[in-house]
Amino acid sequence: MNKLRRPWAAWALLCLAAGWNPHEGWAVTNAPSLRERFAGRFLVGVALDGRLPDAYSTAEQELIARQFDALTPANCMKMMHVQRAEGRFDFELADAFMAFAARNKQKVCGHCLVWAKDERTPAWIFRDGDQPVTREKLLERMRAHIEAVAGRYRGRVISWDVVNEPLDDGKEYLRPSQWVALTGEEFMVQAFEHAHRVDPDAILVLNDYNIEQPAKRSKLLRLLKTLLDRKAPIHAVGIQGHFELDAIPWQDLEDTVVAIRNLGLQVMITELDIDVVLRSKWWADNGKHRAELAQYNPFAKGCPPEVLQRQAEQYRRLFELFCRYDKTITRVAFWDLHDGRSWLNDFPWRRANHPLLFDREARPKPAFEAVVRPDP
Ligand code: 9MR
Repeated sequence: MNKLRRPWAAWALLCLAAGWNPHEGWAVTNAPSLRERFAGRFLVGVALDGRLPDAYSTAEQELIARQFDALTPANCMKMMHVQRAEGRFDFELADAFMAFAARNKQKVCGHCLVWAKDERTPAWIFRDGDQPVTREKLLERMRAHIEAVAGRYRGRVISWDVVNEPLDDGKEYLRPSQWVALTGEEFMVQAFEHAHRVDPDAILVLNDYNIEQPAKRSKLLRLLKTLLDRKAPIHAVGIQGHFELDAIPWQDLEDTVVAIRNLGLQVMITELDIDVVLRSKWWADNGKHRAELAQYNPFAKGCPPEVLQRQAEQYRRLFELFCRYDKTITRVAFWDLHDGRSWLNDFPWRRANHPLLFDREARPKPAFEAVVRPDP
């Protein structure tokens, strides 16, 4: 037998022995695992939402335990959830999340300490009685928040998304917000300093989307240079990785990974998915197509096999790129467990989406097969 073919033959035999069925694919419990597939290269993660463990069925919990190294709380550690009113902390869901990960011996990636977006920040932080908050008070409240949250989970999370989504999508450099209006870049410098002081072993991440695109990438590099010049303890950049089918910017993504590496920082792919019901049109043409898109739900009854195949090929190519940069990329995490749980079923309009490696029954899709298959 040709030498090159041998691993494939062995793989095929292993698949059959392990219970792969050509009509139904893998049963959840005996599928190969992503965490084993990429062991020694990068951690494979997933974001989970709701109260753990109750929010997930037994089968889903088995899938989580088997496939992933690291868990990200999709919502329960956000400021909006843990500190809805000043000084009134609610850690119930976040503690349950930590306990679930500990039982599974999985790592936790904290998300997020400061979301640089006004709508995603509790309004109280910007007010002082009937006055707008001062710069000093805002920074003081931010410090207290970081000390409380990062302090509570010190030594138990491997990383923190310290600043989330600070870059503007339009003409500005930084996203306009009260954080920026009152402090400029200062809140970010201080947020990293506080997080590092409170949890010195945590990898500190700046997390944003579309930063592989050249316009936003140059803003990212400007911000990173500023933070590094000011000795902010930043260790990694989170490229969220919310991609759209047939529109993955391959070269730009690679260039961005290299640019971040050249600054001496790690890369984490923090929120990976591939949308198959393209959403970029939603913002195009100044909203001209908004109403008609709101009705657009082409895959409500299921995703056509040819679309799933294209998605599989694009996922395969992404992981091939991630492996080529495995000295720089330390984690690749999916945003949500399976298609039925994806945020893309609701954003930016309600529709049935199919963006992940597992389908609505938590069964592996062609994309899973393509990603988990060993190198030829
Ligand atoms: O998936 C999250 C969704 O359940 C929340 O309603 C939303 C607002 O808090 O945030 C979603 O997660 C976002 C993440 O925190 C930051 N990057 C984009 C993610 C998807 O919107």
